[in-house]
Amino acid sequence: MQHRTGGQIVLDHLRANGIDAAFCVPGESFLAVLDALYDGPIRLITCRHEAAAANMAVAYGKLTGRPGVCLVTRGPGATQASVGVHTAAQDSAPLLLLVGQVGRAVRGREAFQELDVPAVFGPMAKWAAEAGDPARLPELLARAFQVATSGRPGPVVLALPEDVLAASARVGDARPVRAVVPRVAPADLARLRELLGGARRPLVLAGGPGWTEAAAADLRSVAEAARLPVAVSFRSQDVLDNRSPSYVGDLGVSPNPALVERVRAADLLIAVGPRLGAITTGGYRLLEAPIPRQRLVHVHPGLAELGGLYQPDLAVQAAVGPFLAAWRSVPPVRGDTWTAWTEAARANYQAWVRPWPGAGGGAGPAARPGVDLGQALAAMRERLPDDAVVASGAGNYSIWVHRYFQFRRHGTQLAPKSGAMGFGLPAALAAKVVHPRRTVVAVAGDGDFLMTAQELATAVQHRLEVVVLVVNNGRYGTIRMHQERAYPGRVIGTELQNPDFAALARAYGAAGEPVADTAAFPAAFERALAAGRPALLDLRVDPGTIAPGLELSTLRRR
Ligand SMILES: Cc1ncc(C[n+]2csc(CCOP(=O)(O)OP(=O)(O)O)c2C)c(N)n1
Ligand SMILES: [Mg+2]
Repeated sequence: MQHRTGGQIVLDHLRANGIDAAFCVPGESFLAVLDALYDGPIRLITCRHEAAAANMAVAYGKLTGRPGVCLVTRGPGATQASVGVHTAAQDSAPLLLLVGQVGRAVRGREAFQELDVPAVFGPMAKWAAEAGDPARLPELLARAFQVATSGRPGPVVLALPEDVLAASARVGDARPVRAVVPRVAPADLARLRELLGGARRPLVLAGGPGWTEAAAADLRSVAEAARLPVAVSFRSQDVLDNRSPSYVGDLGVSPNPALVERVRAADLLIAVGPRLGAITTGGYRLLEAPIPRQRLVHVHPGLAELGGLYQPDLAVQAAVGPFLAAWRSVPPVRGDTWTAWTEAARANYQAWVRPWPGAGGGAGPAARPGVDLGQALAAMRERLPDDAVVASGAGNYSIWVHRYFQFRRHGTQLAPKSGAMGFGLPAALAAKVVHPRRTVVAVAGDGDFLMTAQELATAVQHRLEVVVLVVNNGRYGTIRMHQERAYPGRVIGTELQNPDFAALARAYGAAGEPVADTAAFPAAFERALAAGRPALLDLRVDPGTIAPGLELSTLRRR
């Protein structure tokens, strides 16, 4: 057994667990880890802000199922990265935030940039701890991976004192970690079939963590064989091909009212994987607590999610993968009873996603100035291959993305379930790291984009050729909408004076151009795809259209 530095032990552990990329802003507190990375083979993406680095790691975790690794320095770095920890928690994404810490000899003196990492991150992360001994790093890191990936995945934060990383130890590695994946019992499947046998208006609600290509294929097979309608939870639209006759839409922000009615009218809800959280349940109003009117089957890998608010008729602590594989292996329940119900739900969905002229500016009878976002996204969906990744952050613009871009393959939607702004561009860059040959598009609001615009430098430096669509309405539109509802006409804090986004992109070395109207979008999008470098399109949209089909003027008059 050789002597290795703490930094080397950390690197060897990451490598043994299949980590092939990490995201950082460097700090003098973890030079020994950086030095270990010098010899490869992990690809290190150096970023311009820790929030972006952490968001990239969240996206890496969501795409791969392995913890996204983010390296930051003590107080200033860790606090800037904290948004990624919160997003990973709400998104059930495996994340490992490694924080360089002050040396053990000065810990507790409020030394330069010292931060009590376990105290600060304890309530936000799934687990937060601090290393005290280089010889125990294998134990600590193995536990970190185990916690981040097992049951309901989530973020782990580890503080690594600089002297622990620089010191050497003679210690063996832990084994590569295998996540504990809870499975379904045969009796639960029998009960599920029994409940389905007695149902007339069943509805599957799919989402949450742990999806793979295989799980998505199993869902499709199970749903189509039994002609079950499948709705998806907030920002889990890629777990079932949206072209499937079973796909009936998402329960996100501004959901299809016809779908909401169907949830109310359903007599059996089968929630496969999602939390029954605030957005998915329309602020906890869509389902009655603690006993919903519908019979409820709730499948979730986290024990704490089951029966915590809604009491299910059948609670199954299982990950979606093994649950769906087991469901697929039993004979399908015949769907004759609810065929018409499923077809009607599908028709509701198809009507809902058809963009109409004037839904957001553009040509047509109700012509509005600027780019019609619905039409542009529909054009983008026709143009892109099925495996293209679309990333977004938070803002009303994302409602158009959810509604008018149809997701076809698992792992193609990257959007924070926490509703955090500043996620889209970093997530897109991580997607390009994980899938270098795929097309990756980030859609961002003008407010949203400027929270992480500096990462265009990261994109150019690391040759991550993503396309960024900035939806430019000159305002924090979402908040303006709420403001006009609550305090009509009293506009404060929501107007934005923007830079020239296309020129900004060019200053970073990316391509950039403004798009003034819907007709100009397809050709501009082609040029962005073919730019051979990161490219940005500044989509000028009508600020008066505050949400699909909702005019600000109408809102005020109400
Ligand atoms: C990090 C963060 N800060 C603040 C908010 C509150 N917030 C939600 S949407 C929004 C405005 C988004 O503006 P923009 O990106 O321009 O999108 P738009 O609503 O105009 O389409 C704000 C400030 C948030 N969700 N996340
Ligand atoms: Mg805006």
